[in-house]
Amino acid sequence: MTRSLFDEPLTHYTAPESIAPGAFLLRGFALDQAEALLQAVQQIIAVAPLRHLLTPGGHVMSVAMSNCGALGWVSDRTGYRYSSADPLSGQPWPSMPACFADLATRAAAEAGYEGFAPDACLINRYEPGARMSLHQDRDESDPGAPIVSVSLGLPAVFLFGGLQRSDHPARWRMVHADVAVWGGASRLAFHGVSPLADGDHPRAGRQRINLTFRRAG
Ligand code: MD3
Ligand code: FE
Repeated sequence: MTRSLFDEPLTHYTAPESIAPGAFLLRGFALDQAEALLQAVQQIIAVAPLRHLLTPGGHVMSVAMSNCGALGWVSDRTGYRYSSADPLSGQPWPSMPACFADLATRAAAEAGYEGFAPDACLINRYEPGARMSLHQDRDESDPGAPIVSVSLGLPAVFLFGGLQRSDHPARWRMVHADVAVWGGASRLAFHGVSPLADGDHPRAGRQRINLTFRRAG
């Protein structure tokens, strides 16, 4: 049975739900790890602070970002790229905690992508009103590897379109501890996030944290 936009969060994970060819939702998959993930995020952003990046077009992104792992995604007036150093400090990004990599590898395997070994984790922090406009993730070198996304804190609406920007996107509500895996025919689909509605999450407060795990290098 399909869960509606108004359903309450799950209390336990059941099974992957296919949402498009190669794309799966794993509702509640991160429930047992959510607290450890949020604590690890705190430690990472104490070293590599969340910051609002500039797009190549000169707009300040409403989502604040940081990274952990060997590579981190960055943007500035010169373009988008993966970098082994945090441009704010010149130092390598904080290493990826074992609990992050384990979760991503297990989620990918659950969706049929065995052997996913992420080398980059982008941390996105949405405050009320923050959004991500429709885009493709095409800065990664291995298009055969999926992307694993973990939602924490306030709910958000994912926009999931097709291979053309003009394809009308489907809307999927993601809540705390939901995980999505995007690979195969969906890997280059246009996607985004609707402006975050205000709210107060019992653990995360007035924000949503999204972790996206990638094989970037
Ligand atoms: C669908 N982040 O960081 S994750 C991004 O919730 C990004 O912060 C959003 O898009 C967020 O690039 C969405 C979900 C996601 C990630 C990758 C995808 C959906 C995807 C790749 C292909 C299709
Ligand atoms: Fe994306």
